[in-house]
Order: sequence, then C-alpha cells, then structure tokens
Amino acid sequence: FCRRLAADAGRLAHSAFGSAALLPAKGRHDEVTAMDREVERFVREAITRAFPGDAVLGEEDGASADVASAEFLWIIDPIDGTANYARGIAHYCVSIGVLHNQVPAIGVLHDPSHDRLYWAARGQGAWLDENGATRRLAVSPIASLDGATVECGWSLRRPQADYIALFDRMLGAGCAVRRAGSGALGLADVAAGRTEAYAELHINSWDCAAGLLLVAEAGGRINDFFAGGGLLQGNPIVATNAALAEPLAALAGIPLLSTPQEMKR
Ligand code: LIP
Repeated sequence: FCRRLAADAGRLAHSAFGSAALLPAKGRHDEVTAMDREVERFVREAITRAFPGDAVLGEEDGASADVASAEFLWIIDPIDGTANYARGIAHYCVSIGVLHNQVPAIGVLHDPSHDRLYWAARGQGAWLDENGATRRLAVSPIASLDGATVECGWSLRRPQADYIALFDRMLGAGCAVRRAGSGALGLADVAAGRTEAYAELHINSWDCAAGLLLVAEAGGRINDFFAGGGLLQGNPIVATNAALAEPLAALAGIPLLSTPQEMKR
C-alpha cells in the first residue's frame, strides 16, 4: 500500500513540476506550492480510506487529534525539497513514514525525477525499485574521513554561525560537504551508499521519518531523533554509514543510538 501510494503521489507531484503555483511562503527560504497541499490531501485521503483508525501528521495540514496515542501514525512530507521543486530543480521526493507504537516501522520515498522508489520495513532491510528491478540498499564501506562525502542540511531554523561551524568541522576533517535541499533524499543517498552521512542541526519529523528507517535498515547508524519532542518540534539529525559513524557523529556533535531498535518517540 505504502509503495503504491508514494509512487502515485510522486507522479501527481511530477505532473506540475515546473508549473506549480507558488503560495505565500511559510517563511524566508521556506516555500510552499499548491501542489504540496494537493499531494498531502491525496495521501491523507488514501490513508484515511484504507486505515480509518490511524493517526496522520503532515507538513502542510498538521496533526490529527490522536497523534500522541494512536497505535499507527503516518508522517507525510508531500514534497520534500519544495524550494527545489518550486525553482524547477529536479531534486525532490514524496516521503511517507509509519510509526508503530512510536517506533519507525515503514519508510517509503518516491523520487519522481528518476522514478526511484526507496522503501524499508523494520527488520526487513532497505530496498530500491528502479528501472523495473529491485535491489537491496547498503551504506557505503568508506572508512576514511578524507574520502567521505557528507550532506549537511541547512535552514534558518538554527543560527547561521552554528551551520557554518558544522560545515567547517566537516571540511576541516577532510570531508567533502554538499547541500542539495532535500533531507529525505539526503538520507536515501546515505542508505544507498552514495554518501557517508547526512547531518542537520534541525529537521522536521516529516522530512526524515522515512529516511531514518532506510539508513538503519541499510546497515547505517542514526540518532534518537524522536526523543524529547522530535515528532512535533523537530530535532537535530545525523545518519551515517557504519565505518565512519562515531567520528562523523562527533563532528556533527549529535550522539548516535547504539542500535536503531532503541529509537523511540
Ligand atoms: C526541507 C528539508 C531540508 C531542510 C530544508 C527544508 P521541505 O524540507 O528536507 O532538510 O534543510 O530547509 O526544511 O521544506 O522542502 O519539505
């Protein structure tokens, strides 16, 4: 269900790529388009029809009343990378995560620009459907900081100096640093072994609920994102490969879980 829904939602988003109406921004560099809202409505309606007793939290339309108590909670980012989408930069995705009793259980991302469907279920690995084939995802084996590429997310949600210091620590350790504007796809790149880590000083749960599970199920390490109110207020995030987990988490200044199974809301 999740895989079909994410792919259908991705195709809906892509149908207006390059022409979606820009709505009044939520803040400086925090864009939203009419298609963000349309995709979230589409996803919410499908979930409510299929699973009427479940709770839903979405970036655009917020949380249902039972978000803190429901056995199953769906967390939706209808278009992650909205600033890219609004500018015609083909680097965005639909992200759908499902928590079961407060623990990430399912994560699905659809990247319409490449028709890539990333998916994971807890304890069942992380996978990528692309070009008609399905392959298992595994994090990068790179074990040297001066061979590592790290994506560092950025926003105005934390002081600029703190972001500059983060970039400086990573660059000073010899890492290559990138920022591509979609935290969800940044996490998918870690799960797929394309980069060695994704770190950001503040990210929202809808950006990362699916991607955190992808990284954990691909053999990577993650932080305890949902602890201390992360679900509704957001939190720092670090997600890494296995070989460089400790030094990269130390450079990010964000402690890792010893095992993903410890993750809780
Ligand atoms: C984006 C995140 C990214 C962050 C951006 C923005 P959106 O989400 O994926 O990690 O750095 O500021 O929040 O707003 O495109 O859904």
